[in-house]
Amino acid sequence: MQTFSALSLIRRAFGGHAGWQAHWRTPEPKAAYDAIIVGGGGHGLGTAYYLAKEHGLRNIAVLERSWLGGGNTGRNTTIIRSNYLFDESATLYDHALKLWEGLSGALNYNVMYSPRGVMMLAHTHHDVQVSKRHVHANRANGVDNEWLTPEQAKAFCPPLNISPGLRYPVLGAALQRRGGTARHDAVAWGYARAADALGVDIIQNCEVTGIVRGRDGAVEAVETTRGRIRTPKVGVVAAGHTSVVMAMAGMRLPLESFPLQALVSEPVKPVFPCVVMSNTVHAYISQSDKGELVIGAGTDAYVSYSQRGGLHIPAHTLDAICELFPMFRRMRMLRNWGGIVDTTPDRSPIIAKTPVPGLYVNCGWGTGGFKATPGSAHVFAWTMARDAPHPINGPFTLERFRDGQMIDEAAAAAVAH
Ligand code: FAD
Ligand code: PYC
Repeated sequence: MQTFSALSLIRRAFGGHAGWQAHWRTPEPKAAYDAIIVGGGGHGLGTAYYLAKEHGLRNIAVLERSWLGGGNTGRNTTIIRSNYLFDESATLYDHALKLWEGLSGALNYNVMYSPRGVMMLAHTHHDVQVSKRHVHANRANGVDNEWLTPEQAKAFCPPLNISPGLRYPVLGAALQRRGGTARHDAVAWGYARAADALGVDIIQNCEVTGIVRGRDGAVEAVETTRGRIRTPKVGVVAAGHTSVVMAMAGMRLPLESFPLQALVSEPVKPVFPCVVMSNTVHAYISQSDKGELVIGAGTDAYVSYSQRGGLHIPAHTLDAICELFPMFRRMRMLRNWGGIVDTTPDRSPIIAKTPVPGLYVNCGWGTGGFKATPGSAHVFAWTMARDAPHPINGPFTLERFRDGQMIDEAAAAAVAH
């Protein structure tokens, strides 16, 4: 049973932002639930919300080993877009983008979705060809994307240096105007509050340490740092650590875990109007509502579970940023950090049932799952509730790696890994 202070009840009633998480108390786990989600990031909390809201499952719990949103959800650079190449991905990511458009209203919580436009730069002849291919494929799928000349790119983003003398000159850009950013931790809190209001138990500091299977092989319970909890359904949404959790059920997945790093500058007044990404120079940048420049790079070149920032990546990335945006040369870095992402061979996610009855997995988002949060959670909840994939996540199976039905989004992932 949770307790709420008068202030938190007022905030709940009026949909207030500040302080909800400070007044909310983690409940004691029950002995049994109808379904358990492992991982209290945006995808896991969103899954619980849609299970309760759209499928009527209320006796469910989200188990988070640490604090809500403390994984990649609270560490990412918040870029949202749906300009992926293949039909399957465009459908999935645009499903998410449409949900982003109404998410603050649906959750009665301001997730600060800001469709300020995502511009992806092309610096080589090959980049131009790949980018134009994406523009055409997206438009054929009803997803907005347009090709800009260097002058048009500069008009859209005035700080951009389009001098032909650059080491990697800007030859053009693909612009998705509906793309943008949102406030990442608000997404976790918004889903958590809405799920909590529907009766979902959200349990922090509760690490899953084992998955118990019965004689028929089906899931029966999870072992946790707060004891054994019985359940016939487990959804694993533990980005970066999926392999570790799935091994508890005896399953190996085609995943590798890499650190991905980011940094923010000291805060300044609004100077940067959109999101700019460049895969070729391994850099991307936007400005948060607090005024910090939010900057990231490609993944580290080695597999690791280390959730720490390292200075080699910022140095390389900042060279590229300063060349593209010379006005930032004298800015100072405020802080840097790392998160662990898990990546499949084709850079597309797995959102699926598994061969273990009652065990479901949502993983493999690599560097790009934040943008997918509402869509991923929505279709994963459907999959868990009906024990069958939603038509949108039907192609994102585990079996595609055996059958060769890859959905190769290495270029659209846009972040080198
Ligand atoms: P998480 O938020 O990581 O949640 C998983 C949770 O599982 C964690 O809280 C973890 O503590 C918990 N967990 C793990 N093991 C256990 C266990 N045994 N028991 C209980 N709990 C467990 N994506 C974009 O679309 N746009 C971006 O701009 C972008 N930028 C990024 C920048 C960085 C630096 C990083 C690291 C990632 C970025 N991403 C981006 C990727 C994105 O952040 C992730 O794909 C997405 O947030 C994954 O969400 P999630 O809810 O699945 O994972
Ligand atoms: O997927 O757009 C993305 C992204 C940007 C930074 C990290 N991932």
